[in-house]
Amino acid sequence: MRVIMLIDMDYFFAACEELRRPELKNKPVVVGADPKKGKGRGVVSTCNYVARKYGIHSGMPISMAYRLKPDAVFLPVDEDYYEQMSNKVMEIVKGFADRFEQASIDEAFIDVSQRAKDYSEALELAKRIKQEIAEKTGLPCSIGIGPNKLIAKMACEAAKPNGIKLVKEEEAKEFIQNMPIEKLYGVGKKTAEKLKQAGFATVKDVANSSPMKLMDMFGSYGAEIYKYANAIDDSEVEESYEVKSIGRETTFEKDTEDTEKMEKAIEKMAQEIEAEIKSQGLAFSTVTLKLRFANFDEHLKSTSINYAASSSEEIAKLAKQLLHEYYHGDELVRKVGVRVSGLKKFKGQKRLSEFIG
Ligand code: DCP
Ligand code: CA
Ligand code: CA
Repeated sequence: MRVIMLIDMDYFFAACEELRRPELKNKPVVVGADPKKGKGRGVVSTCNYVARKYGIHSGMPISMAYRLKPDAVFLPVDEDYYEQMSNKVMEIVKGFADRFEQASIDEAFIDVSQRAKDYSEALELAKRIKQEIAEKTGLPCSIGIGPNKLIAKMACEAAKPNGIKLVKEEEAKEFIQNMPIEKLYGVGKKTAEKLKQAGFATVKDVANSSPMKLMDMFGSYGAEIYKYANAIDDSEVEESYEVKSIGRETTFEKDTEDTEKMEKAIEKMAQEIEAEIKSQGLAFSTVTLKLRFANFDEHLKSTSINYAASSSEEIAKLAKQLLHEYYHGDELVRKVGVRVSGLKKFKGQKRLSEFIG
């Protein structure tokens, strides 16, 4: 039996702000763009639960948030500070994991199948994780426990705020099938919209459809959606980047869904990576692509080759393949990263040109 958990921090950016300014607690706190007395552009990154009572939420225009609660405390995004707090949380979580996969700045999946023999042990473990995060960082989180990543993620949503929710394998289908489609994990906004237009309202409607029909609509991704709707998710909790790796990241000036822009960024990073690995006399066998979405969720996908390569063309080709395989144009992309690992000293023969030289 697999036991998977998703640990997700509550109102993360705003909770970090409350932590260093305790006088903010119990006040509505909105983190995001400058509201400029209602004339500001840009959006709300997040807000605390006090502010949510006024209808404010992530992604909303900051001007609208200002209209809803002009005397809320508006704060700019301090990404470096949140990254630091994130690192502290992730170190704690890793200590409880058989396998660990960071999925966002504020969330991680862990596989605990080895250390939790049954669901009651899993619950105890979750309580300890939650307590240790609270004690060592002062930050609240929620934890979802389930037989796979999909259910763990959706259980965590249901546990919020500041809770723990366990959904056993035998309860999983019923748990998700009454939810509206946009709540189904792995299905982005545009896909949900297409499904709705095709007459699907709930997850159950999708589950009762056929894989064929969904594949007609979405290609091979349709088969995955069908599985998700049936509470099936075989994907493993994947350990993140290997320790020894070389990579680059590009944050776009404006969040984008333009894959050509992403490809250009990939090509540029591939060239820089090539220069770095060559200067160290290294070759790689694995390329990892990282996408950070506008909502700070992160996705890492890797692919390996059975020989050692070192050219930027090879890096870019593999990274682009990953991009097209896994990016469904569903979400705006904030940052793209490329990383090579499986590094070996490149003993190789001298290149022909060097002999001819
Ligand atoms: N974020 C953002 N823009 C979004 C969504 C999120 O900038 N549209 C940032 C701010 C959040 C952080 O990512 O604090 C984590 O996002 P979550 O979706 O996990 O939301 P919160 O942690 O803020 O709240 P919750 O308690 O609902 O998890
Ligand atoms: Ca969160
Ligand atoms: Ca999150």
